[in-house]
Amino acid sequence: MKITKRVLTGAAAAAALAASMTAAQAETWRYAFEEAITDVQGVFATKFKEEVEANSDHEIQLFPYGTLGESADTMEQTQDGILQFVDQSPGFTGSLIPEAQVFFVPYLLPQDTEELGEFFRTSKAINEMFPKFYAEQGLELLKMFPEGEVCMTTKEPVSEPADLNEVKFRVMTNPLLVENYKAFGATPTPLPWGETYGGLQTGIIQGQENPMFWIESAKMYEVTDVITCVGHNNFTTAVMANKDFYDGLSEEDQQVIQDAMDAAFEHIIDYQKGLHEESLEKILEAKPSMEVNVLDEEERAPFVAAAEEVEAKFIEMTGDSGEELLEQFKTDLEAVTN
Ligand code: 6CS
Repeated sequence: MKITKRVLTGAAAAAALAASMTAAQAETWRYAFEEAITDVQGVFATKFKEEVEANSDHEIQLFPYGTLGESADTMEQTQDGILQFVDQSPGFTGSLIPEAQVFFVPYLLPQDTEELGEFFRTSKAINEMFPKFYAEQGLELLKMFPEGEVCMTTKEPVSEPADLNEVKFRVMTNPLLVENYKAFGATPTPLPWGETYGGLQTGIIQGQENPMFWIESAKMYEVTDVITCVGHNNFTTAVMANKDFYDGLSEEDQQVIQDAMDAAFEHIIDYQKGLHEESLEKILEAKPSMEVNVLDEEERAPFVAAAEEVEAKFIEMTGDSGEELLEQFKTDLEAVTN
């Protein structure tokens, strides 16, 4: 009788221990991003969450823009380990990781979604060189991906750099982006996202740049009257994890995260096909008077020429490591563009 009881007690204890271990291992991981759940970063994050939850016991809690503050706040929270994952664009990471500003040398990236997808998939600069810059800041770089061609929205038409003269132009808080818009002839004004709509509404600023889906979803057309596309950039973003958290995970969990990132990447490249055009249609439906200008090659020439100055500034800001990265970046691009 006594023996039976002891055996049962032992079995119950083992079961309880197993249950508690499972509970301890099945953690909830917090992931913040800079857009709404229905925007590109939100669609990426949702796919990542679905994949992690389907292939592990972990849960992902998503925090869209506005729930935890501005981009600078979510970066701090990730570095402090309060958040496990963050999506932050190099547009805001530029001061922390100067090399990430390479994305703001104009006319480097192609606009074709297929070519871009292949570039981000295969680039040595992105997949082998960037992670160490992020690691120095306590971050594990998990994935970089494009979000769409960047166009300007202004109050008045822009067909040449002179039209940007004295236009206070909102840019993300990134020193090279400031140089980019100086070279384009504007007066760049770095601001966090939260101050952009109000700044345009009150006239403190008169222009800003963003991909078409964001111009539509953030209703930039309500506070500006002209969209101008000069083909100078494609919005890039980056998802990273707190490095201590990531390094402390089992190999199995790290693999679940990597696989989920790969799946979310393929999903977001696919999702973006036609998104620019669909978003533009919605803008014109909401505001038929919106003027949309896509500058031709001749009109783009002075903007293209300005890129040289910005590239020189990038090298001045980042030295040898930046120069080496830029060279690799160009080599990787050549391999995927026609
Ligand atoms: O311009 C910005 O600040 C915002 N643009 C996009 C496309 N995503 C988030 C970012 O905060």
